[in-house]
Amino acid sequence: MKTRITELLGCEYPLIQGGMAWVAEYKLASAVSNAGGIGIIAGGSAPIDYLRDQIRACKEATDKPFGVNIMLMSPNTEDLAQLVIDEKVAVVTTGAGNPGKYISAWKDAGIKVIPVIPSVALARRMEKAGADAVVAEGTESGGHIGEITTMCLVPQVVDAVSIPVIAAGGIADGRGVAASFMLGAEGVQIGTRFLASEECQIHPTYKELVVKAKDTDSVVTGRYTGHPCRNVKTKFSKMLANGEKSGSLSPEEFEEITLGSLRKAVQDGNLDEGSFLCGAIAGMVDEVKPCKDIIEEIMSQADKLLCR
Ligand code: TUI
Repeated sequence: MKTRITELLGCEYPLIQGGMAWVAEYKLASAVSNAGGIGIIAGGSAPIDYLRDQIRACKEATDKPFGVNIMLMSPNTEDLAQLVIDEKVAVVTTGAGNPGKYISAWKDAGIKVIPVIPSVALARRMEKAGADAVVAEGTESGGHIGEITTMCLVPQVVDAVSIPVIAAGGIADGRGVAASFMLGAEGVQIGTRFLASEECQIHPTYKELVVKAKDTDSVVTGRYTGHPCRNVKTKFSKMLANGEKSGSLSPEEFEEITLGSLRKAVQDGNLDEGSFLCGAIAGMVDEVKPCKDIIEEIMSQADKLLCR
């Protein structure tokens, strides 16, 4: 399956792994790259030394291209933006903001730049700023999300820009990949499916929540803070959703309670205080497998459907 994305990134499959904050470390990223996709290490709000070590460990674990996600709400974005240049990372994806001011420096360093965007307007701005491609991320995605569904967003972004578009949000099998291609995408970004991979280093409780989730088990919290996030329904996320709806929790209290909650989910499996981010497609994910099996299954199913 050759597209402008496989050509641009030099990978076998047009599939990139979501840059899931706190989740996506080098073992996951290198496994995805070794299986023919593009693995992504999450910068999140990590200390610079941690991310440097992660990048170097990934280079040891794969000779294939991989990337780093820069989360633009991170307080140390400037340092992380320079680190990917110093470490000669092949690909940068960005999230949770407009990466415009970093793009020319990344391009000058030979980095392929792929911003994640939730709207047509931002896709257009990214193309003008020199991005190589965009990830059009629908509201079905896990974590910090926009408002528009993948089905509506992808074709509108495809019509609006000339650079290749990667679809994200609600894709976890070959049907999702084939559908994305029908919408005009030339690649997919997949996050939630990789939460239930053997190489993903999250707490076993997190994997179990994803595997056991059914179609109605994700909930969006925090719309009133300006940073809506999709999570697995747990006692904690339901309490947040209720507090938001009833007004019993102010936006400031919400921010305070959720500070550090991603780490509590990923590292401790803490059901009382952790935010277990996941996409709306978690209901379809029901088995933990190696990344290689996940990718080969998805791509061969997509291939069959697209050849039909
Ligand atoms: O970034 C993500 N997903 C994330 S980031 C994250 S860590 C976090 N934790 C708490 C609050 C917020 C973030 C967890 N999940 N996906 C990509 C994405 N980017 N979704 C939405 C956007 C986005 C939103 C606004 C991109 C650009 C944007 O631009 C606004 C502007 O400045 O024009």
